[in-house]
Amino acid sequence: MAKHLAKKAACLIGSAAVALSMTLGAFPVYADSAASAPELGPVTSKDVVYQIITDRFYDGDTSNNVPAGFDATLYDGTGQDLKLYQGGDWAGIIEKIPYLKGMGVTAV
Ligand SMILES: [Ca+2]
Repeated sequence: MAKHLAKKAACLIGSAAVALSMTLGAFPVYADSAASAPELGPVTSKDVVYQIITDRFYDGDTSNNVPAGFDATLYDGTGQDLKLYQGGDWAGIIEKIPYLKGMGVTAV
């Protein structure tokens, strides 16, 4: 049981670190083509920033939901048990960039 909790705590700390790094250093939302790509640079007061909790946003790659050695009971993926991982990942964020841009988001 203690090993189970330690593993879950380590995963939660990792997720929090990613969320914090994204909050402190938002990434610009890239355009679809180089011709229409905005100048990349630091986020300014004119940007519309969208904060994402990666695990909860969108599952773009189901192959990474239960990695080797990972306790499969910590994964839910249905959105029904929010104490468990839901499978959202960077692939899901990248896939949804057009959706974010459509909302006027300029930085993630
Ligand atoms: Ca995933």
